[in-house]
Amino acid sequence: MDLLTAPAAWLTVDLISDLHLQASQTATFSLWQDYMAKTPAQAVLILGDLFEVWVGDDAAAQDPFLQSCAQVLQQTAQRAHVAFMPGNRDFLVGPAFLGPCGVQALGDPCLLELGAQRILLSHGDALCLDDKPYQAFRLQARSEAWQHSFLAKPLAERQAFARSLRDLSESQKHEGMGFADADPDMALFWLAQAQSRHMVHGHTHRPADHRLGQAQRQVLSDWSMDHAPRRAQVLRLQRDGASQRLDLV
Ligand SMILES: [Mn+2]
Repeated sequence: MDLLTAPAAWLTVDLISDLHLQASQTATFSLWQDYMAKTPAQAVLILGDLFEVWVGDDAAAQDPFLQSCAQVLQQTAQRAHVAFMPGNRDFLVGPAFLGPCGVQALGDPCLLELGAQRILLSHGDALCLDDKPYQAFRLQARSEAWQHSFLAKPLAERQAFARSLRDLSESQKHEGMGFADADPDMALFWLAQAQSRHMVHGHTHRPADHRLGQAQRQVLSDWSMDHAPRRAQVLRLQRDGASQRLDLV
């Protein structure tokens, strides 16, 4: 499990996830750009699905919208620590993109030590065990062999594959299957392994604070400013243990 120990200078740490940035959703991008320029946090940790889709760092290099996103990351990273954990949409974001932006890559899960707090961070998709077809795909798609062969395919083929994945998840939504939720036993197992009583994840787009035995599980909001209901939240943690959900809408 990755360990991220906050230096003493980190008094405020922001957690965001599930912005699903894409060129057609200009209002979401603008709000994110503005937030990144103004946040007083010493660290911004992005817990996955920053991007709606990612078919390779080489494709991003030729995409004007993704280059604008890179510029936002790069500018923020000059004055704050910025870290990125992959989600189920953007798990192919790699060092060729993050490196020049000055963004740290985080594994999933990752334990954040912030003062006396031990906070377990995850995107959350690995906890949604009820979605068995997805878990089978995830196991395959996170292997080096799969990624190597996928990234070697022509761009058009990669884009077609990404579209088919998205159409599948949309059709599941329409069939009422929705998103599976985080499995409580698995969440407790992860917490025990990390000796933590506080988990934060995104992915389900169902922001809430849950009790989980002696522990708490906080779910981040997704961001959507281009369609109703509009939503965009930051979970702002303080070194002294205080925390706040900041609503940017
Ligand atoms: Mn997700």
